[in-house]
Amino acid sequence: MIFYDCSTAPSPRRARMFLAEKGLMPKSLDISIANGEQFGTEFRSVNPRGTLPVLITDAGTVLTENLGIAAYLEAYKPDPPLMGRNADEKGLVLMWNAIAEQQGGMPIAEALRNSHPAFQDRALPGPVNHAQLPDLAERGFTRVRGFFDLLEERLSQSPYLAGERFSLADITAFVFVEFARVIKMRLPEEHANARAWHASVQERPSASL
Ligand SMILES: N[C@@H](CCC(=O)N[C@@H](CS)C(=O)NCC(=O)O)C(=O)O
Repeated sequence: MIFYDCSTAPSPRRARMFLAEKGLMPKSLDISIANGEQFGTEFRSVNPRGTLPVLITDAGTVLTENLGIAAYLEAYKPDPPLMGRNADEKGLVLMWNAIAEQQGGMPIAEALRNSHPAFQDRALPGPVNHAQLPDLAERGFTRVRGFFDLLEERLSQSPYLAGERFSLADITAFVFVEFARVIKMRLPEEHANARAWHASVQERPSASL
């Protein structure tokens, strides 16, 4: 396996945490998005869409999406299970993972990429340039507040997002909560349940990578 990583970006961090939770340490190459290395000839020959993370499997398959990488790793090394042990758990993990991506990751990216000067004309990742839309940034900030509320509500009923066990969904939500600092947003003080969950995930060795 070869893992193409970027130490500063949230999506590769999700895959990095998943690998660490599985106890896997493939050969890893850091691609600097800040320096534009994702558009270099070498990396574009690996992923023409120029996004990270990428995992090259033992069979040589190129996986460029977190969900594909997680599904591969779960099948490759089922223990510890991170995507559910039975039909209901599997459904809940993918459901909460999608909620964390759509209600957390997407608005944070919209707020950051449509407001920060470093992302001028880079409002979306990938090889095509897109202009920033300030209204989308505003909507993003509002939706991130809603994401924090949603986490608090769920985690007041359940120790982890998908239920009793730590899963892929917690990795996704945790990484996006942490990344929200780039738009100066943090879990509010009064969100005691979400903050306790965040603190417990932060203690996992995989969170320090
Ligand atoms: N849906 C992809 C998202 C991949 C993605 O957007 N990665 C960002 C880093 S967080 C990227 O490669 N950005 C490159 C750029 O901005 O040019 C996944 O979950 O793996």
